[in-house]
Amino acid sequence: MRKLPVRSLAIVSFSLWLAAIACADSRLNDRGPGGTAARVPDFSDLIDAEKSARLESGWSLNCPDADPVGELIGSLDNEHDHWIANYCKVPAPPLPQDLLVLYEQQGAKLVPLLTIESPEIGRLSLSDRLVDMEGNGTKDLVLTNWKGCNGVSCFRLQMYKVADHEVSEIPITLPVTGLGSGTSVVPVEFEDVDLDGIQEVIATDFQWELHGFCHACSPYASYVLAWDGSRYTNASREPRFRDYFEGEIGKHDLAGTSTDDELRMGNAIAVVLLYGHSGRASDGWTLLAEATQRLSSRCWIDALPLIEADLELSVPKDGREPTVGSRGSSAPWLTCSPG
Ligand SMILES: [Ca+2]
Repeated sequence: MRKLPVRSLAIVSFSLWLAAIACADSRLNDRGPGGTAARVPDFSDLIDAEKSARLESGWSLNCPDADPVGELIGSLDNEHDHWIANYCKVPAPPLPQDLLVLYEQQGAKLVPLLTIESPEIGRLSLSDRLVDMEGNGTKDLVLTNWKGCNGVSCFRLQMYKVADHEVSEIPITLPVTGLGSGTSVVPVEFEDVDLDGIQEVIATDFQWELHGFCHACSPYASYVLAWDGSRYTNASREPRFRDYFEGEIGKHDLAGTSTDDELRMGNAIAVVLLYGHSGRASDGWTLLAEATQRLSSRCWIDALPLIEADLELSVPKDGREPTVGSRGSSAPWLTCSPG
């Protein structure tokens, strides 16, 4: 994040202070039917009352082993105050039960607009997650939902917006991977990749997770999903994201320094996927041919035709984008992995 100079911070602080006074003043000046001043309760008082009521039924904001941020306060429509509470209780240790509630202050009331309970959600992470995803000037609730397991698919980014007292999930259309059942892409994080002020969603293609590889050696590859005005959709082939993919490709060692064929093969697959996702299938296949010449294990060499057949489902050699998913081979080369 760009740092503001001290002078700007002072101006911002002063402006916020003035806004707070104006806000408090307007609330005190609200008048009831009889013309007397009807003081709208402070948002913080409403929150405290709600916390106490929930606590009586066992729901606490201090969840064990959870993200330390159990609540967020802000406005998601630039009109009303919103409070997001991540409650939990521990009915059956060790796994606590989660409850997420998004409240809106409407006059003297705190109205729940969204309630999500376990098992629809796992452990949540709310840290620093009121973000203007659509670039329309209002913030959205972005949370990471961890399903309590260990793998890429266990973490999922979920995004909600508020308009006219209603919450809706910000829509995402996930790309088809080719290999995989069609559900093997998960949105995992957000980043303004091309620095135009609108966030992109980074999604991970995890179709090769345990597909012939040990868990830690499984190859993964990203997609960049961009906001098109109504939804997040695959934009990985757009030239503005080319540098991002170059950076991702650069993370994989194809120079041949590895002596481990499993690692070499995993890196090569990830790179082919990244080239394929960014619309450069032929470059990916060229690199695969070079990288696999360095394989020394008979098992991996024999498995190569199967690997290539599975990889071609995701990265067709003619550059097409896959439109349907397939389970691919049954991966008898799993035995190549010592793990
Ligand atoms: Ca952007």
